[in-house]
Amino acid sequence: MTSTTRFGEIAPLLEGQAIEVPSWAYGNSGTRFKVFGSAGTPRTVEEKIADAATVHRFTGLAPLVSLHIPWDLVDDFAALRRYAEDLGVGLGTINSNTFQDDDYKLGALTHTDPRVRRKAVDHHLACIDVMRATGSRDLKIWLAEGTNYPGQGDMRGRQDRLAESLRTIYDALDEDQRLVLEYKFFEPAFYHTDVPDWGTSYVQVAALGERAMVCLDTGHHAPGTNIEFIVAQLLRLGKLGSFDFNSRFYADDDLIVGAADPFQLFRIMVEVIRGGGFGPANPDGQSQVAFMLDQCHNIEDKIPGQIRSVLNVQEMTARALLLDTDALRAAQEAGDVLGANEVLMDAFYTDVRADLAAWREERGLAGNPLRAYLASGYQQQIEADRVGGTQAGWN
Ligand code: LRH
Ligand code: MN
Ligand code: MN
Repeated sequence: MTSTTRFGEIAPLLEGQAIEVPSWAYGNSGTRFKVFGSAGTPRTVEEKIADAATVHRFTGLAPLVSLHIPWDLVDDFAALRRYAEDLGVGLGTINSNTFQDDDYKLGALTHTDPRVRRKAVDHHLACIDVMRATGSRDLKIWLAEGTNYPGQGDMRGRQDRLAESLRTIYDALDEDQRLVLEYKFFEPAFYHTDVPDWGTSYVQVAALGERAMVCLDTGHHAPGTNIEFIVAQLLRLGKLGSFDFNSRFYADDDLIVGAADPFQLFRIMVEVIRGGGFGPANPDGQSQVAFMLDQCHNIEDKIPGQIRSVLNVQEMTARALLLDTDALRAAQEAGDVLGANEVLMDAFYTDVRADLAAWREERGLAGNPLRAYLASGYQQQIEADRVGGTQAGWN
C-alpha cells in the first residue's frame, strides 16, 4: 500500500488533535546570561492570548492556552476567558508558581515552617479559584524544591510534608478538576530534588486519588533516559495526565519540540497511541492526556516557533499512526528482531508533509501554515503596534 492510501486511513484520527500552548512562550526569554528583546512581544496577558489564537488560526491545532500564575494574573479571569473565546481559543491548564518568592528559598510545600507551607498551599487554592473562572481542568504543579548539600535537609521528612500539602490541595479540587504533578531531576536544586522522577510523582499522586496524575516534561530527564518507556508505564497505570513537550540537547533547554530528536518524539507518540492516550477518551471529548508545549523562544520569533512546534507534533503523530501494528506484532511474536525494527522504521521514515498539506487545505487551512503566517502581515503589525514587550516570567 502506498503511504497516501495509508494516510487516507489515518486522516480521520488526526481530527480533533489538540495541543495546548503556554502563555510564556510568547514572552521574551533567554538564559541567565542574557534575555534578548524581540519586536512585537506581547505586553499583556491579552496580547499573549491573541498570539496563541493566531497560532490556532493558522494551524487548527492549538485550541487552548495554558496560564502561569502569577505571571498571568488579572483581576477578572471570567472576562479573560470570554476574551479568549471570542478569539477562538479556550484557557487550559493553570500552572502554579512557588519558585519566585524569598519565602520559598528552602522549600514551599515541603518547608519545615508551617507558615511557609500554608502560604504555598494557599497559592494553590487561589489557582483552583482561577480554574473555576477560566473553566480549566488541570492544575499543574512543578516544585523547585530540594537541597544543594548533603545533610542540608531531611529528605524523608520533606516527602511526608509534601504528601500532606498535596492532600490539602487535592481535597480542594472540584469533581471535574485534576491535579498533575510534574517531575524534574535537577535544577534549581542540585543535590536532591523533592520530585525528581516519574516514580516519586507517581507515588505522591497515587496516594491522593483518581484525579491526581503525573505530568511528563520531555526535558526533565537525565540524558539517555528512555522516555517512551515511562510513557508506556504511566499509561499502563492510568496515571499519565499530561505532557510538557519541548526538546533539548543538554539539560532543560526548552527548545522546539521535535527539533533536537524527531525520532524520540515519534517513539513517544507510538507509545501514546499504543497505550490509548491519543484521541478523546472522556465523554466531554477531552483527551485524558493533555498535550502541552513548555518552551521558550530565546532567539527565534515566537509565533513562528510555536507554529513549527505544533506542526512537528502533528507530523510525528501522523507517522506514529501509520505504524503497521499488525505487522509489528507478527514480527515481534515471531522473534524477528530486524523485521520488527524495520516495520517501526518504515513508519518513522514516511514523509507525511504533502499529505498533511492536502489534509489542511481540505479543511480550509493553509497547506503550509508557517509560510501563510509569514505572508499574513500579523508579525509586521504586532512589531509596529507593540512597544516594550514583557519578559516571560522566570528570568
Ligand atoms: C520547570 C518547568 C515547569 C515550569 C516551567 C516554566 O523547569 O518545566 O513546567 O512551570 O518550566
Ligand atoms: Mn515543564
Ligand atoms: Mn522545565
